[in-house]
Amino acid sequence: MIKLYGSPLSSAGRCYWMLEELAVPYEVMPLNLREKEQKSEAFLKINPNGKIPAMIDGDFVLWESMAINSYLAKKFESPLAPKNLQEESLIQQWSLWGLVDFQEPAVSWMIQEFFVPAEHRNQLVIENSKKALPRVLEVLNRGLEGKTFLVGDRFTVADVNLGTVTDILLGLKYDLSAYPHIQRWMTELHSRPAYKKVAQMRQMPK
Ligand SMILES: N[C@@H](CCC(=O)N[C@@H](CS)C(=O)NCC(=O)O)C(=O)O
Repeated sequence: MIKLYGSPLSSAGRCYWMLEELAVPYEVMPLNLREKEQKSEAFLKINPNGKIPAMIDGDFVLWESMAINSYLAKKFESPLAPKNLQEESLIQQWSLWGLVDFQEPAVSWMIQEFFVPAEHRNQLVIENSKKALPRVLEVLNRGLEGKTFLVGDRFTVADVNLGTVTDILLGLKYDLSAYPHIQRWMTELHSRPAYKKVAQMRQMPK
């Protein structure tokens, strides 16, 4: 059975979403971040990067949430997986861009807003994110113009990976009204039963 380290409230959330889309059994492995167990010798043997998520499938170990999602979709021969080299490359394109260009400013702002006490908050970080996000959102909005989903005219790994980045902005109450294609796409993603199930999990006390 697939073993997953990390809470649905973390970057592991997108792997929960993928696992629920695939409807395969999985086991959530206990790991206490408050106790810094992600930096323990035992966990560093699983993920030398000392972060969640990490996934174990038999004797195969994988970390980085978007890589885990690609693996899972292919392993379980899901329609979410790429059907050919072009689709695979487009999923990678969106996922790599999402992680580097989009998630970075979104997460930097979120960390300041929710994890740094007000008196220590770095307003410059928040301002830099606010400056960077409109260009990034314009890219995603254009990418979705005339399309229901990002790649291959169907729901794929790219939508899970990018949808979870866009959700960070919802937490920040970011005004997305200037990006109608993103808004329509998000409504589509949020209507999925697997998404709703993970949203429920995220509300549960840890
Ligand atoms: N790019 C990584 C990000 C992993 C990451 O930053 N995980 C955070 C939780 S969202 C973490 O493990 N933080 C604890 C730490 O850095 O010690 C991925 O998508 O898997």
